[in-house]
Amino acid sequence: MNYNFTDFLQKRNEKKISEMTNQEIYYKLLEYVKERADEKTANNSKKKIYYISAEFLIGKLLSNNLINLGIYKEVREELKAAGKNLSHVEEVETEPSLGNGGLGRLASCFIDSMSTLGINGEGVGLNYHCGLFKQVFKNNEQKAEANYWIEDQSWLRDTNIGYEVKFKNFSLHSKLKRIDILGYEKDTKNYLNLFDIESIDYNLIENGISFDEENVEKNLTLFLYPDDSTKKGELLRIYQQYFMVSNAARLIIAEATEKGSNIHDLADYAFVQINDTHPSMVIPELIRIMTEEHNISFEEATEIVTKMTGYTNHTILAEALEKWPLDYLEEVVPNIVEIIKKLDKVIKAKYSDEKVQIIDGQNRVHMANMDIHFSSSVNGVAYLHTEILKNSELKEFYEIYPNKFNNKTNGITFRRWLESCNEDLADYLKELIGTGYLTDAENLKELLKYVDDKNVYEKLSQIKHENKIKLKKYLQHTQGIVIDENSIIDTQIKRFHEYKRQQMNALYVIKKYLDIKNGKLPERKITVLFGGKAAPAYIIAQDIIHLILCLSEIINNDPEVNKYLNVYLVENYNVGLAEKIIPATDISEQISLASKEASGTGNMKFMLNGALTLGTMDGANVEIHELVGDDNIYIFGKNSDDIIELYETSGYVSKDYYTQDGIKEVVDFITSDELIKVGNKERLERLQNELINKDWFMTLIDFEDYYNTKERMFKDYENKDLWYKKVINNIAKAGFFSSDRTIAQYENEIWKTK
Ligand code: GL2
Repeated sequence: MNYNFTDFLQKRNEKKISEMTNQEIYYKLLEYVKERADEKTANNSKKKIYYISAEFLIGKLLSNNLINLGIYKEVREELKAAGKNLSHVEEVETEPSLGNGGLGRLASCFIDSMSTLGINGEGVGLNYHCGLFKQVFKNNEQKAEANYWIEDQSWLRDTNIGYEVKFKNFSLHSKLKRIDILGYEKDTKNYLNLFDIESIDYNLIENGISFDEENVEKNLTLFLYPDDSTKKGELLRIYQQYFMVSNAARLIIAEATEKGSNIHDLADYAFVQINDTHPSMVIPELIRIMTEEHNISFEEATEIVTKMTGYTNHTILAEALEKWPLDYLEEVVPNIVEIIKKLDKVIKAKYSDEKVQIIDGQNRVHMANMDIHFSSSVNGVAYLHTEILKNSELKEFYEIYPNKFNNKTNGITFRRWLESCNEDLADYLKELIGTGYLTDAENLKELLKYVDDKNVYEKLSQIKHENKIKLKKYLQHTQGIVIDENSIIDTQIKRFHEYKRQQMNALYVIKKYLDIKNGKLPERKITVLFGGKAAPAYIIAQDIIHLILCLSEIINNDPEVNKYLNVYLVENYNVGLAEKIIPATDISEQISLASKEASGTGNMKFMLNGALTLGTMDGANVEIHELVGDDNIYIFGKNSDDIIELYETSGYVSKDYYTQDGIKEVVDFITSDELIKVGNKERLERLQNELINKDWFMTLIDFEDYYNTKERMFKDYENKDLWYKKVINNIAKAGFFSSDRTIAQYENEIWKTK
């Protein structure tokens, strides 16, 4: 039934739009969208996909839901006619922070694409009440505060589904909350299933994000990923993970049984995609339930579970692969330990190689190893990443199971990352090439017709300029930051981690500052934007944030310099900020140390929104490079083979680079009087010392090449025809990175629900 928002309000005798506050409008729109979603039927097929993930970084949902319902413009016009502005209404929505970064955002893009492609596939995760912390800056340092996002009225729907989850010392009753996941202009929908405990106790939060970590019964879903640098933190994570997968297993079995499964044939009814190792315990948990409650032998249960699971690896950083001490698992979930030991025995009987064992000599459980042995598919998230897994990181496994390994290069949903965040560009593309790209992103290639069209260059540059003005207004209003819309905007937004090398960008800023002080002036003002959070227990990452905040204080306040250079680190970077920053950006910084970034997905969002990539041959940058060609991307630095070899031979000595001309003065500046005056000496000295004497992620090895390549970019930017020709090439080739393509590959090559 097609009734608009005004009809909806009239039917319920509500106030007129013009008489409502933005807040009232938001809550009414929420009800309206939910009612429209009720008209949709659930996707249906015998086999269903369960995408289990500890993170779903969903972002705000109002505008995306309106777009997917096909009523965004209609609603905006209704509001406009009543003197209201939809973008102001959107500001009312709180943003959930149920994820850290790329991995959680990917999961959200995937559930959008599953729904859009009409696949019967749902997300399963946890309903963290405070999610990830909210970042605030004080004294040029990051502080963490609790981010309460759940309001009385929200996108969450209550259900009467819940299960008993047994831990060693107590049981918890769960309750399932659901969020509708609407496909783009589809009559069907899916759900995001978020499990929660029955009552959470907010009083356990002490200040910021510290809380009583022992009172698990009352705080299990309070925060996402509590600090796991301590034993208590690690235990709490094990509680969370088991709670998530035990509920998922119950849900899977209940839904399959309802459709007629006798459990022996469960693999015909369900497939579980294990998103990184956080949900790995679903394997032993399913085996446990089958053997204990359904009278299925251990051998048969293992075979069924292997058939119905697939594991996605999202990282090559060894320290990020989870290895739980067996005695921690014993303390929380002894029943699972029995199954894990049995699985380990099966492997030990077959293979002597220490590297493929599930339980190692120090009694730690290698979650990824269990996944690889006992699932039917193992995939990396970009071409290079999968190659590195096969040829080095997981080589021993690849030799045993060559057919299990496959690549699924990540993607992003164009509904959020183009239609919703960059409406002007999206509308212009429609004018040029029609609407086909919305359902088949490869149609963006039609843009290549305009690759030499100066009118198109002009229009694209106008749209970029408008987006800069919009970002300026937004940052001014929300953070008191005033950017210059006539400057070139150079952006690095992502989690803070040494391998992502924000510190290299900060060194660039220092060099530019010193250049300017020495009279070497840039042709155009440069705005360097950073955004991102650092894990509270990750000291060096906090130090890098500190350095950038100190640099922005001195640079933005120096009248000699601030005409040419501005540096900002936006506070509390999140999905909403990304949606505003990306369309306004000219230069996309993707500068991780080659071989370390599994894929990256920000790189894809920037490309689609007409920014050019400054990047290393890492993650999906390699595929962007392949697609657009040398002329349309700025690649620098050592390649992954070189880096892997340097690690193997311990061949990198940072001091050798530090002493080189042009690098020493830049690194020395970190502890200069100017910086110490506005900063914390201990932090700055620690960071400098790290760079000179350790530099595990080889910042200095690529610095010179990075600096020179960036200079070349600034020069090219001044030639508008040259620059926008590259921009068109990038947008035209971005179709490959639609998450619809990625999900179609998961479906056709792994899941096979249809
Ligand atoms: C990550 C990778 O670091 C990142 O390169 C990748 O794009 C995403 C999604 O596959 O996964 N792995 C990870 O643990 N996080 C990521 O963002 N947090």
